[in-house]
Amino acid sequence: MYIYESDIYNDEPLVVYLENFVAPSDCDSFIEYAKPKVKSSKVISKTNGTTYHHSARTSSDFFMPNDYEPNEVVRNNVAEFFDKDIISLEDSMIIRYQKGEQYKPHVDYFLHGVSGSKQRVATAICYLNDVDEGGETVFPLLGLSFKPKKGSLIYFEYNYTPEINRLTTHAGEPITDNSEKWIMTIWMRDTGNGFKYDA
Ligand SMILES: O=C(O)CCC(=O)C(=O)O
Repeated sequence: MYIYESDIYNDEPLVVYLENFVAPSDCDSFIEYAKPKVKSSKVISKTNGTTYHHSARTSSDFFMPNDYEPNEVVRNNVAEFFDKDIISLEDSMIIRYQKGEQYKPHVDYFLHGVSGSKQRVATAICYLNDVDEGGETVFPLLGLSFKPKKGSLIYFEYNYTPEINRLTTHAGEPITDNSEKWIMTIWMRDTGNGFKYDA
């Protein structure tokens, strides 16, 4: 079994950073697979679950098939390491940011009711490449900032009180040079079925 080095950056809400979670060759494979397929990102309504384009999120994305082998490996490792039922993981979303693109501060859980099945309780973000300038994932209310590093992962939970959950407000900062930022995000539900957004 692979033993990961993990660092806890915050206890409540839990924010964890792990290096070398995704093999470098798998990071490259994810990017190559998704590159011709990404489409302009949408946001999901926190009130009724519909998806739509919004200036707060200017990336492009693509949902990876669950049976793609590197994806299976990452998903199984996330489930095992963070003690989740694999069925609670939403489909893995590959996200590409180009110069100036970003995801402004937001929370990942649903504020009024839930979309699909159950409430979201946790997020894992895998960095698939290094970024020279910009592109940090920041948690302004916790004073945390993570620079994208190929193969590393951040994980955070928001299954606390509303006041604590709000502290997981986070953002993907704009890329400020000509490089791209590629990540893979997996949101997790409290239990129940896997979940897929409409395209
Ligand atoms: O791009 C980032 O660093 C953050 C991505 C994000 O907020 C998300 O996928 O929910």
